[in-house]
Amino acid sequence: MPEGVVIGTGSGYYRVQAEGGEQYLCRLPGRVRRQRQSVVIGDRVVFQATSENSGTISQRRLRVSYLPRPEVANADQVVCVTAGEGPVFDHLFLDRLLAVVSLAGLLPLICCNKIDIADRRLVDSSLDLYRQLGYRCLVSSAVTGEGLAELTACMTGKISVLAGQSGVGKTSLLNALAPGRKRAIGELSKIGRGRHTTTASCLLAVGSGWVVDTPGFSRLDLAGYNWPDLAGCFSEIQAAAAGCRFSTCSHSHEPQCAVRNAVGSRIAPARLASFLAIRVEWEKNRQKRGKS
Ligand SMILES: Nc1nc2c(ncn2[C@@H]2O[C@H](COP(=O)(O)OP(=O)(O)OP(=O)(O)O)[C@@H](O)[C@H]2O)c(=O)[nH]1
Ligand SMILES: [Mg+2]
Ligand SMILES: [Zn+2]
Repeated sequence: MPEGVVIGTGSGYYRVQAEGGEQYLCRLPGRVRRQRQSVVIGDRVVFQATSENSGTISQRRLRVSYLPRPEVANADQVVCVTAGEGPVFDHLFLDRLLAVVSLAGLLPLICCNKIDIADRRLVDSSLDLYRQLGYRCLVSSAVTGEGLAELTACMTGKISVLAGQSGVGKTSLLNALAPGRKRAIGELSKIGRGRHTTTASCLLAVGSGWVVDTPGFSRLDLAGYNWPDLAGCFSEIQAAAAGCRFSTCSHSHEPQCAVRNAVGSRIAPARLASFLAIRVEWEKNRQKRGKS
């Protein structure tokens, strides 16, 4: 029986692209669903063709990775898209995204878009911080095409998810990378925020890779994560914390805090600010869950 990749889903149907490139609109029989085999985009499935362009899924292959929100199977990497301008580079959003991506076991790649209208020096200093932490960083412009060849090269042979705040230009990048497959892009609202133009996920071919455009989410849910796991995503803070006077130091107010002492040298102020903000939010979530 033929095999393929699920490239789109909607109202009980699954669009499957077979290895030869042909597409089939497939149904998922109750028998397969009952085996708790939910099928999402990125899944590899075995199917039986019932006509030239329709079929029935008989089995889902084991997944290499699973991203719960947006739901994507077998993704290799998440391109964390930020903007250098309109909206301005948002460290807290990026740090939350990096944490969620690495806890899902996926490789993050940072791409700062809208370089054509941004202050390059500011973008460079924002990105240097992440380069020093070991992240791969690129700059791009969906308008001038700068950086797109490098971005395409990074996506070769992989399933990549484009994620990031609304309005940073994810869909514009995808349209520039895969011309001829125009998806709707949004006008920025007057306050410089995006409008969540993209509302559904699908898998699109870019070069010899696949890319998932996701609706820009303004909030990434941190409920369901353990604090030590989230804290572990701030490796430079964890490394410095060994030197704090108190082993329970929260790095917010205690005396002889090695983390606060390292701010400005080994730790960037923006990263400690993100760490503290994420902890406050995680605590709030926990208290809410405790009450319910
Ligand atoms: N100057 C400039 N504008 C850009 C660039 N990329 C996108 N834009 C503009 O930014 C606005 C938002 O772009 P979208 O591609 O819809 O953003 P998005 O990230 O897909 O937003 P959501 O779908 O809401 O998550 C549009 O007005 C684009 O024309 C860029 O590289 N340079
Ligand atoms: Mg979009
Ligand atoms: Zn401390």
